[in-house]
Amino acid sequence: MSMTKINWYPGHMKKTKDIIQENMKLVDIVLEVVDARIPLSSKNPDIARFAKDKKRIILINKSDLVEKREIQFWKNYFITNKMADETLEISAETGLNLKQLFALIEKVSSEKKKRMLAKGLKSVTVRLMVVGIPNVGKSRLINKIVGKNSAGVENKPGFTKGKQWVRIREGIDLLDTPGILWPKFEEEEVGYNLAIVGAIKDEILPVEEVACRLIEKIRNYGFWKLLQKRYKLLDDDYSEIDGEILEKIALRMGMILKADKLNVLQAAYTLLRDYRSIKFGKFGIDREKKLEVTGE
Ligand SMILES: Nc1nc2c(ncn2[C@@H]2O[C@H](COP(=O)(O)OP(=O)(O)OP(=O)(O)O)[C@@H](O)[C@H]2O)c(=O)[nH]1
Ligand SMILES: [Mg+2]
Repeated sequence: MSMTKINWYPGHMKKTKDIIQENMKLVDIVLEVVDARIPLSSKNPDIARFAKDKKRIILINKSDLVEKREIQFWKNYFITNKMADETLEISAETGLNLKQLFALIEKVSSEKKKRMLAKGLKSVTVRLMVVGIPNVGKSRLINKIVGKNSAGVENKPGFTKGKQWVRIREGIDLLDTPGILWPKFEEEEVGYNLAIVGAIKDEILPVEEVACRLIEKIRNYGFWKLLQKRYKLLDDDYSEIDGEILEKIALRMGMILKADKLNVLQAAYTLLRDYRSIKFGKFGIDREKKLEVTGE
């Protein structure tokens, strides 16, 4: 099936692009949020171009769902490949590292501040915007950083109607609406990765196929034992093809339809739900050649 047929933002693509580019002009720092389970698949392909003269911080969100060593790999990866000035693993859910985020913002903007103060300005305001593909946690993050720290919040009308700046700290303003970016369209694997983590609706791609892709990844990355334990699979099941393993999960978990037929669809939904709620392990599903994180 062709991934290009997936219509992510029917008709709004150009408009979205324009809005992001307009907003980008107003800020100093772009906070790009990615999903820790799919740091590459959840990265927008065009951000490098849009934000090329901006400071960029990649926030690896949902880091509560992935082991530290895997996240460390991606942090190095983004910096080595010059995809960001800084990276930080956060959790908009638990609040992990949000304090450190402010320290990073200070660090990244210190140059500009010095320059402006040297020019005779009394105070300098740093402007931020949050961007990312759908479902990576942009709104959660904005709520978290605006929420408590916004004592004395000053809502200033922005340049465009409806746009608001929120003062989140002395000298730091945040655009209150995030920029929603589109994911990479072309690669089939990206589509499946987005589906596995639940970043796109379960109905967009066939659920059983999505579950099979997850099984394939679990085996390739060495996490079979975790799967085996969770679903009472046998050692011999390992040699089955992915689709058969889904059937074995249905069998061992007693997911049976009428007339003794296995409920493979239920197995698929169960597997995906369990993965998303870290019921059998905390690992991501994007891989680069050098990332050798396995379950062994
Ligand atoms: N486990 C975990 N879940 C998170 C975290 N951040 C966000 N979520 C969940 O991810 C889902 C999406 O979060 P949102 O903040 O709505 O994501 P968004 O990027 O604003 O999504 P759009 O508005 O669709 O572009 C929600 O169910 C959140 O509860 C996190 O750090 N950890
Ligand atoms: Mg949102």
